[in-house]
Amino acid sequence: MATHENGVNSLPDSRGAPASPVDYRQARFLVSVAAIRDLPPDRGREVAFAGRSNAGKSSAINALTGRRRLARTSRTPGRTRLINFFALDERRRLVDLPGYGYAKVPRSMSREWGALVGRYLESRESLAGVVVLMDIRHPLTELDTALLDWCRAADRPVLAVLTKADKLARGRRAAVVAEVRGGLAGYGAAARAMAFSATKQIGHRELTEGLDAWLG
Ligand SMILES: Nc1nc2c(ncn2[C@@H]2O[C@H](COP(=O)(O)OP(=O)(O)O)[C@@H](O)[C@H]2O)c(=O)[nH]1
Ligand SMILES: [Mg+2]
Repeated sequence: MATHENGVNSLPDSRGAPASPVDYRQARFLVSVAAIRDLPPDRGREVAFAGRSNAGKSSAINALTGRRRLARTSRTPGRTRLINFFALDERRRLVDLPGYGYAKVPRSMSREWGALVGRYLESRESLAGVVVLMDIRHPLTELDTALLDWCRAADRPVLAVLTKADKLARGRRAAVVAEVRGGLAGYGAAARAMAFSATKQIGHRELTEGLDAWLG
């Protein structure tokens, strides 16, 4: 096993908090897959990032890992149609799932999306939890709810990350977080919600702690 699993390479942050048990800065691209049969070996643990196209998945992964271009971000939604895997170490991974809900994606494409992502969510042994990213200005759309229902059916714990929180004033932000928590109440303790911004320091520590709990 690599020495960084002992925490040797993960330094405390500037506020002197204990070192994270997982060093997200070690993330490196592993593989992109378009079919279930091509998934990397189902060992260790991984956390998947899911959400509408343009919700801010790639930006969140880049912010978390401190790498500006690890997961490509795009102003043109609906570009990523593959499941992208990033290795943190030999046994832990981050997974960027293809986005959903992009109007210009043909119907055949959304069937493909459902087949690939649905089967992944149902069957992946190493999947410890799902980060569901939603734009804080329009959370819990019909498709988000469909994804959350899939997660519940597959018994996957969920962390709802309300992205682009820098776009709302503090009070409004807290109100939306509370609303979403209310909306998730039916999912029990296995679903939590938090505000996040990739561009401002909002929710970075909470996201890291949420992932640590799943990957640690
Ligand atoms: N203001 C702001 N813009 C963001 C944030 N996160 C993402 N974006 C922008 O939203 C767009 C979509 O982001 P991207 O990460 O590519 O979304 P993805 O399709 O879910 O991977 C890009 O133009 C990003 O720059 C954020 O926290 N704040
Ligand atoms: Mg993306």
